[in-house]
Amino acid sequence: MTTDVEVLDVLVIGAGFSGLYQLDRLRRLGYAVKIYEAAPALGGVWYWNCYPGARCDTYGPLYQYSNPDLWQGWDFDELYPSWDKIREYFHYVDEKLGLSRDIRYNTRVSGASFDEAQHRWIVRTENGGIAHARYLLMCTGIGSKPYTPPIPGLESFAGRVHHTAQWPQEGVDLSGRHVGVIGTGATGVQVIQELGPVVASLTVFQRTPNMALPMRQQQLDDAGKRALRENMQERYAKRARTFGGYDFDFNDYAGPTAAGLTPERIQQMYEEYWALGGFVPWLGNFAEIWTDERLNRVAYDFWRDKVRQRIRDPWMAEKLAPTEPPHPYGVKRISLEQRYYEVFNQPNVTLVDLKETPIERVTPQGVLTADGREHALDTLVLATGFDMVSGGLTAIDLRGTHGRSLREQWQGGVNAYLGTMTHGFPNMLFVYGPQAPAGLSNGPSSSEIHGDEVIHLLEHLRRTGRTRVESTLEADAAWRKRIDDYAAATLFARADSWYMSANVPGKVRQMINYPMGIPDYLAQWRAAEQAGFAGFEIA
Ligand code: NA7
Repeated sequence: MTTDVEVLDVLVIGAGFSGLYQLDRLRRLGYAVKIYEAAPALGGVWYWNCYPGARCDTYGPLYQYSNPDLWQGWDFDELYPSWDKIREYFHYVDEKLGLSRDIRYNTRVSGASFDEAQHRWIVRTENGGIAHARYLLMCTGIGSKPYTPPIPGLESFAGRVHHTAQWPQEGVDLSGRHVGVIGTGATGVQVIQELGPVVASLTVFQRTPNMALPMRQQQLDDAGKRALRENMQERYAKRARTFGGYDFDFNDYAGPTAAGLTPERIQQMYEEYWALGGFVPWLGNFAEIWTDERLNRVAYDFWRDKVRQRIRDPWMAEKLAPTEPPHPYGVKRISLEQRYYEVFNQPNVTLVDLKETPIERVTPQGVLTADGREHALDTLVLATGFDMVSGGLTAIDLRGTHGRSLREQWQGGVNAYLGTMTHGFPNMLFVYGPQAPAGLSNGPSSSEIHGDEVIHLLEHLRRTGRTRVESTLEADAAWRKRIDDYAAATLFARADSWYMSANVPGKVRQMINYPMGIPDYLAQWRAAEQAGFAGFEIA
């Protein structure tokens, strides 16, 4: 039996925001392009993340594509949309653009190797398919490889265990059950505030408190939806001029610097930000909160005091919003919450501080902690996150020109010039991936902004009749150094965060996103381009 080989100009891996954007744009430009997607439907993380309370931390108008043919015909019904509405949005986009005809679903790429003679990638899928593609675009997202910590005894648990990123598609009815949640990251916060009111008992196993901010969710009526569409084109254009690809920036609210402002004035500003909610008290703060420890502490204390007002029990308040910050404010992913802190006032909710009483092991009946207490449970929810940013890439057996896998290449840490290519892997480009603004930016914005740069490079190759591009070793190393130096000079290095690749034991500790913001990132692309795409070897 022979296997049909699919021959393409571009193979995109992943049908989330970044992959779909590539498919639409490249197809219009006349490339033979397909997406291979492991899931049975489009949406990327929004296909997999269907746990109770899963929701986006960016408001709807900015959490979609900027193409007017799309946004003019779409409204979310809440300011911060839930996973099922985002799924509906993807189906709407699919219908409008006819994307699915060029997506192979249920097709997980298992490996690929570069054919130097032909300048193309030979790609294998788990179901036995083979594709030949000149360019391989890795649109695997930042959260495609769930992380389960090696907790002793986990397999012995007699109840059900669900990782939030592998939640059963048909849903799970947890009403009346005794549920434990491990993890209080962005996912943990959402699942905890959703489950607290419906389960019989909820035990939250917290290692590090989340400095969650008020979401200020709104249900939108027609007038509300109309209002959100005002100035959309301008707001989309502004994304490339702001740190995180939003329609607001550090200095918009706070002014360029805190220097010269009285403590009273700063408190007054912080009150205003708090009333606005969302990411404004974080990414609308003074940019100095990432470098100035004293100012960072002012921001932390403000947050702490606000949160504590909502928690009745003083012990609980100290655990959730400690007197002394567990790490500087805002250098670990901040989450948005709606009723998170109130959940801890409920009599059916218990908080376990894993710093004080670590998990010894999971037993058939529950979780045994170091104080000898067995927390009885019938369901365990793992909100323990992902092998963030690079994990989805190194999980694939990608072989470059030295025969080495990407996993081996990045054993000592990630090196990806312009967050887009790594030496030894010609014609393989990351979009919304490692050492790009990705994890420090709004996903749809980065998918377009970074995505446009990648397309620009492909167009340059096509125009000049070249068929091979590879980043140089020197460019990779310089890019990494630029990022590492910045992280070391800021407060980022002071938290064990996934930004610093510190959430998965054994990973090299390094800043894995481009932390200097989108405008600076684009300036690096422009500088490279003006120097004839410096840092790339083009053949
Ligand atoms: P995160 O943000 O990585 O959170 C994972 C949580 O799980 C976090 O609270 C961890 O505590 C906790 N964790 C991880 N390992 C353990 C062990 N071994 N024991 C106890 N607790 C543990 O993942 P999310 O899914 O919430 O969010 C990921 C991103 O997706 C998010 O930032 C958005 O950008 C979308 P820790 O803080 O490390 O002490």
